[in-house]
Amino acid sequence: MTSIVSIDPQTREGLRCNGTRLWDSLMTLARIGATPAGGVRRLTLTELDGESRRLVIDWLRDCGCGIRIDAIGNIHATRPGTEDLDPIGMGSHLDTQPNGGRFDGAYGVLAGLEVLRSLDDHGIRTRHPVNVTIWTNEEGSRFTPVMMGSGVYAGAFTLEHCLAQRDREGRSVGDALDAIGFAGRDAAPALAAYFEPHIEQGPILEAEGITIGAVEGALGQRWFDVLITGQDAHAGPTPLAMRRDALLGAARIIAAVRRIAEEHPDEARGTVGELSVTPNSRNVIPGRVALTVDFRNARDETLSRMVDALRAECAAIAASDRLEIGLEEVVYFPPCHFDPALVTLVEQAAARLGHSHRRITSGAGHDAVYVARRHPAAMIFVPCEGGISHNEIENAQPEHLAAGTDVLLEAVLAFDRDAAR
Ligand code: HGY
Ligand code: MN
Ligand code: MN
Repeated sequence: MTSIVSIDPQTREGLRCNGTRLWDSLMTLARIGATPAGGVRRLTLTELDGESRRLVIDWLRDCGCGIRIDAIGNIHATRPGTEDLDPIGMGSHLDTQPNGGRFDGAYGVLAGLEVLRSLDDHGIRTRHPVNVTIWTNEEGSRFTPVMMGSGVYAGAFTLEHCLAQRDREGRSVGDALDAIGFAGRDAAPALAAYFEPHIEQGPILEAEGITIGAVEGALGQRWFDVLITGQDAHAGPTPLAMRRDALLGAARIIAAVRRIAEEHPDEARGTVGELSVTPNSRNVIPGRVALTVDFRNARDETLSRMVDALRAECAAIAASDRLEIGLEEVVYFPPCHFDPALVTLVEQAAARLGHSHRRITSGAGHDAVYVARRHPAAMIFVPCEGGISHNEIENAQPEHLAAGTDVLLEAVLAFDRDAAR
């Protein structure tokens, strides 16, 4: 182990991460759950998730980190500091979408790891301990709610509620955690601050030729499970006027979700991502359809108006098509604003390193959204190719990933030097 020195402001100048090592670690991790099309399928709390967790824990232990695992499976790795202060946090998630990419989540975790490795390279011991956290079930694809681990950490959900959530096969979060050996008992640490690097997952930075996004906040989200019940009937003898066609009702709801987003201001988004039809037979009028609605907006009151409009549309479709339509809200968090001082710290770090930067709002939810309810938090965005994510073709440039990691390193060191003096 090289001799450890406390930070001298001068040694910080020219401090850079090892971009090649970062890229190699990302590509090694991406092999766990790799898909033939070049993406990653590593659903939360599957054996593949467990395998990725164990790999990254080994890498974190190599940096001298102590490892704690809390009751929802969040992994907290702590590199000791020279003073008894709350850790400075970094991190993100390792779980992916079913047709996910190599960078969503993984970049934030491995950028934090690269910061620890770079501190080791330069023999630097920070005043604060420095943490890397791997949050459980950020994606919300296999289990709802989305951002589950960070939500429990922030008190947005109870542990009991989350452990009881079930996937489509009826498997509970609690059983899945046990199965991969990550049902922990450790207390989750408080943090002095939290920085989460992430690819933007949208087109703005790339389109403007900007390297760093200092993220001011994230859109609010409201998710619904919708069940439409009509009546199975024969596709031939059943006259049109007699039909109670749940799939026709669903089609009208899907069109309404898009129209409501188009008709509302404040960066409105509306998506139906899941649809299941029963009995799903070509010559049976479907009597039962389940679908999901994902609404987002920059203003909470506009988000509420969008939901009101959806409820009104569903009531009108139920009446006109003689259907029963039930809406169950499964996720709600209002628009979030990150800590202004940390956002400025990120901007200043980008400027000191000579990177183009701009302030930006996240269309995606992230663990930092819930962490921000407990501690000062901010995010660092880097561009992704074509603004595409949640897709196997997701891609990012090594130099952008390294730049975001250098900004993370610079921001952590600046916070460590200036905070709690
Ligand atoms: O849905 C989101 O915004 C994130 O990918 N969980
Ligand atoms: Mn993510
Ligand atoms: Mn995602």
